[in-house]
Amino acid sequence: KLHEEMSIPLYFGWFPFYTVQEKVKERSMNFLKTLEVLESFKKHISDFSKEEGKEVDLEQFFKAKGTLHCTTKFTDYGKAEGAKEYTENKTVEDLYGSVTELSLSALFVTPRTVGARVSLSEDQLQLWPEDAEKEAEPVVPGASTLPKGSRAHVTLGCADGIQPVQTGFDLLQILLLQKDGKQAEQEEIDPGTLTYYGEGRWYLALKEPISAASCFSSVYK
Ligand code: 2AM
Repeated sequence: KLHEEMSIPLYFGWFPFYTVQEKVKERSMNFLKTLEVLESFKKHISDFSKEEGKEVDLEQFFKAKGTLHCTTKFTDYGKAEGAKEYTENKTVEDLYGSVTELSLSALFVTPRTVGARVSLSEDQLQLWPEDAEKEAEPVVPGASTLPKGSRAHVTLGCADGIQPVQTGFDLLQILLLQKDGKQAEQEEIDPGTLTYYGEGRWYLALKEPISAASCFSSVYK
């Protein structure tokens, strides 16, 4: 019995290979460097800094949160809802340790988090929990109306005092604004189309998605 309880990890997810991690971190840094010098970003700098005329160093503003990964299911050692079912799911067992190519299709920034959106393939969606979007509903009303897999992301950094779980909420909120066709400022920059959704929310749809070879595994900490 004890063994059974111990065998449920903290979370399951896809873990990019080391060299891929380095590539993604570099793309993330370049995104922040590009963003902070843009006139359009400077115009909305008050979203990030309340001090009049103050510049913001985004690379300092966001702190990295350990190994990069795309969480599929936060199981919390069995305490999270559906943890046991997910751990014992046949597809999860079968695909455990398998390698897949994740597609990072966008980078986004909010005053809380910086992250990469992951566009899941049909195969990858098999590992995506049925209720991942619905579980975000108390924080992001309407999240459950978005397609399955909408919450998939890699947390690249968090502002002081922010937990990484926030990155998925920020992404869902941006996707809801997109879906509602909210009027937004848009411009073309080298890596793709940059959109400002208000309240410090910036979304860069990449012309060329970043391909990230990753292993499906879990973390016990
Ligand atoms: P993340 O997936 O946005 O990075 C360990 O805490 C990992 O599980 C983190 O990577 C974190 O966020 C994710 N996580 C923490 N709490 C969660 C929750 N309630 N739901 C989904 N993912 C969660």
